[in-house]
Amino acid sequence: MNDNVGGLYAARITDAESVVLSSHDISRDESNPDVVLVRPRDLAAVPPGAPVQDPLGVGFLAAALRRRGYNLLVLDAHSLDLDDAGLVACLADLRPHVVGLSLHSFSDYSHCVAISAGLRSLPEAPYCVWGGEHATFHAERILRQHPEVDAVVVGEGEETFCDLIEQVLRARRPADTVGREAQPAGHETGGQRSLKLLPVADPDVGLPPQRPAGSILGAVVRAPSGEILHGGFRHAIEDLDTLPEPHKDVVEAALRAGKEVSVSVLTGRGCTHSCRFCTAHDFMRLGGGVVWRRRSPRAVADEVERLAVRYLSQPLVHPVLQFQDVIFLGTSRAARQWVTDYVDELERRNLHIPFYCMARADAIIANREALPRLADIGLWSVEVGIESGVDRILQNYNKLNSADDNEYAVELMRAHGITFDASGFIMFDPFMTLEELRTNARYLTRFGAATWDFFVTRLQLYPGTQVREEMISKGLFDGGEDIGRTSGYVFEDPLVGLVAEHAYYYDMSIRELDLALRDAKAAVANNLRRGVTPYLPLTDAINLVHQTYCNHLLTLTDLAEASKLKAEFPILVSGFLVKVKALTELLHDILRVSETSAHAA
Ligand code: B12
Ligand code: SF4
Repeated sequence: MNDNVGGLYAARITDAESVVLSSHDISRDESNPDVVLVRPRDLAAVPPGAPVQDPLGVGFLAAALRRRGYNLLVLDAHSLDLDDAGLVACLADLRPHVVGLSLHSFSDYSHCVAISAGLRSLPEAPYCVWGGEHATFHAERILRQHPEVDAVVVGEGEETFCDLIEQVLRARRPADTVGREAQPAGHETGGQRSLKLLPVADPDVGLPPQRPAGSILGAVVRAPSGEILHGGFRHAIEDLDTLPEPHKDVVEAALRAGKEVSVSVLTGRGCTHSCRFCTAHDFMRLGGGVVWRRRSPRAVADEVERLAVRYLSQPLVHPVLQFQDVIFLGTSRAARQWVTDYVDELERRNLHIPFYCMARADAIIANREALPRLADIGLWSVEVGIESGVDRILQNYNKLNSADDNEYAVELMRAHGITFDASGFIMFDPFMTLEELRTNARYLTRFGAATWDFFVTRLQLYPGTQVREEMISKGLFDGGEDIGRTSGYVFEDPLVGLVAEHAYYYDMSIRELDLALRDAKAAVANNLRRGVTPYLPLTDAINLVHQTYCNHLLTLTDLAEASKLKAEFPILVSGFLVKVKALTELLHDILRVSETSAHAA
């Protein structure tokens, strides 16, 4: 047994209370766990120095599997500073029967491949399962292209993964009882179970090890014959309150490793809308079910209270709780009532905990009367799905919000001292004109909310989305079979494509300016929250940075139109970088002065 693994992963959890009891000894069972869940890490998506993020999918799965009585460990590449080979080495020591890999997004794909291939070369190769949003929409392709993968769980994973493990363990360990201490939850006992397509495999019929007999509802599996079997889609879990709260193995592991970490919560699943670049509407209800399900306000408040007590005062824990629902606010009467009930719960408990959430502009507007109370219980920042400053493009995305709606929502938040983030902004759309690109750059600048990456973001063609299908059918994207590719398409207007090609992070000094910009904005937001007028030179400097970013993009656009971009690009970029360095120094100086004067005051 590798000491590193033993020390860091011996965590046992009592399900009922969802309390993590850490121990530095690995029990006999844990040294050969039934299942290990792996969260890989991609250094481009999660760069060095970034805090560890609390993956709720992994947490929900860990809780569901433990409730069924399986021994389980979570290996988080980030908390442990393990690369793909390091993860495989740990898994070789742990010798689990099943390894589950979370393929959250395209950025993890190459890592999932490397880890799975490493596992396949071990003398006792574990059964290898992939799951997660990106895996779901490439499920059959993954099995076709990767013989090292045995199954892909599609959509919501709790029930399917438990069923799959049960089948695998029966085939691998016929003498054992499987899922010994299972405590069936409400959702495991009702109609859901009867939906299963095939009975659990009987070990006596001589199944080859590592292979389930047939298909599993909610999964795509490789049959012993090599055939790829799709078990059909599972109906969405109806009552989310029947699920155990997500376990916090990754948060605990990060804290043990002395790393900064943020803590996440989920109040619901699904989305009421169906934007054409997104899969949130379908992903958690592939086999049908309500478009947006929510836990009860009381259950969420209970979890928030527990998390606050356990984690939020710890110095390594980010003080703002992250609500990871793709929509936290809704427009319907029921959704607004949910917010009222939730705020009532927190007020009754006298809880004021800073939190971040995501919301659409129309929902922010519909909940405007609740904003003061939400701000009072801790609403700190909202990631608004702004996406574009051009109504034609928003319509093409089926966003059902206008550029004006987005501006109004931002105004409302500003008025209540709530910070906002527009990180979903799509500067470059494959069907836009040069004039629309200019509109986008100016629109984003007006918000004063962008770092350079907002100015260079392109539409990503995620699997399962309508825009991806449209691009393939129009012959503008040839990566349909490429599991890791979400960009590299042809722009309808080649001049827009040319500008996109010339807009990127030219130099690390831009990252430094972006970081200074973030600090400056945080200082302004803190002032506003305390009712203090922000230091004027600081707000002026922030505006100057945005204007510089915007002007650079507008100049690239003008030069492309005048067919001079290629010739003038080198000189333009060197001038831009000189400005970037000067602005970084300016921001640092002003920040120092503003902090000193704040202290003096
Ligand atoms: C929170 C979140 C994050 C967080 C936390 C990430 C994490 N590792 O959990 C942060 C901010 C770090 C993040 C980062 C990124 N994310 Co993100 N993220 C989300 C978000 C908003 C919610 C995810 C969530 O917590 N859902 C709730 C839980 C319960 O669901 P779940 O994670 O899907 O897990 C369930 C199932 O998928 C399944 N499952 C999951 N893993 C496994 C593993 C096994 C073995 C099995 C059997 C089942 C299984 O079972 C779980 C329980 O039901 C989604 C949006 C969405 N539509 O959900 C985007 C989303 C998944 N992210 C996305 C992207 C692109 C990224 C980034 C690449 C962004 C970037 N450019 O940097 C990075 C990648 C970093 C990384 N790999 O971690 C895209 C993925 C699109 C795609 N196909 O590639 C999404 C869909 C958003 C979007 N449309 O843009 N993200
Ligand atoms: S972009 Fe936002 S509103 Fe649109 S479907 Fe995705 S999560 Fe829902």
